[in-house]
Amino acid sequence: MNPILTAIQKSAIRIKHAIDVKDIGYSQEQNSSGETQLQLDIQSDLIIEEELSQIEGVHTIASEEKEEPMILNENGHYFIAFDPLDGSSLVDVNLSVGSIFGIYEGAFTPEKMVASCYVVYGPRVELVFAYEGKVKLYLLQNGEFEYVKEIHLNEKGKINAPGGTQQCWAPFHKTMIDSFFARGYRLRYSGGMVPDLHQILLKGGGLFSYPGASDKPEGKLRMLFEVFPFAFIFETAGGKAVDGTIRVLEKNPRHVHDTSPCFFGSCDEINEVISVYAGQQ
Ligand code: P6P
Repeated sequence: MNPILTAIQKSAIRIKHAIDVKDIGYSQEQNSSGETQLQLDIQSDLIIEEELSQIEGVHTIASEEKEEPMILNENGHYFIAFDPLDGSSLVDVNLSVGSIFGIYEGAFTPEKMVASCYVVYGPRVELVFAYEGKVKLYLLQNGEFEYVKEIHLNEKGKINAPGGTQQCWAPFHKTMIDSFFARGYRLRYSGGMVPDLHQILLKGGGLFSYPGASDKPEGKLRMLFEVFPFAFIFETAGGKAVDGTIRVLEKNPRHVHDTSPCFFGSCDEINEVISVYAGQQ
């Protein structure tokens, strides 16, 4: 696993440099989710592909920026899915963005997930790695990622990050308002899931939501590239991750770019979401 962590760290340093110095204009391409790709998206994708290609143990990689998975080494063991630069359009309004990685053994299915990682590019560059029951925080200093501490979620938090649209919240808007908005939660939502979830993890807990909507019942966030990696991290840190009813890590995408409604948070908040959803049935 160390060569994979090292490759992710090398990718992060190169991507941070690209953010700092490169043109962030739009390319003429679209990704598999129909989003116009930023030159930075394409560049970040190529950087990660290059770094992971140098590891013998990697069998296949799948990127949010590519239509299909790519086999690197038939004798490899690890399958790695990544979102090279999530929320990249936030770079041109100077907000934090991130890279997300899900690491699997043998197949891109949640039961084969063995580790996950994200990098957040903000005022500082930080990396969080979940593996073997621990969630560890690293800080980039003088060109090296230094270990800082382990991350644990409290039973109950103070932050509410409600993503999505009016259509998402209409069915249970009032209940969620009474549950979370009225009970003194601090609203923290930047539109970048990596910094939004990083804040909840570092400040002891709370709730991040991106529900399904009447027009998009399966939500917006991609299972392999965004939902599963954060679900693995939140569960390892002592929290939960559901689609409103079941653990998201019990779901299997039919297609590599499938999405799922998702709620990540401390146990108390997620139990509240589950009861609100049950009440809607
Ligand atoms: P909305 C960024 O585009 C992203 O994929 C996530 O990082 C973020 O949580 C979500 O979409 C924001 O979506 O609909 O609130 O703009």
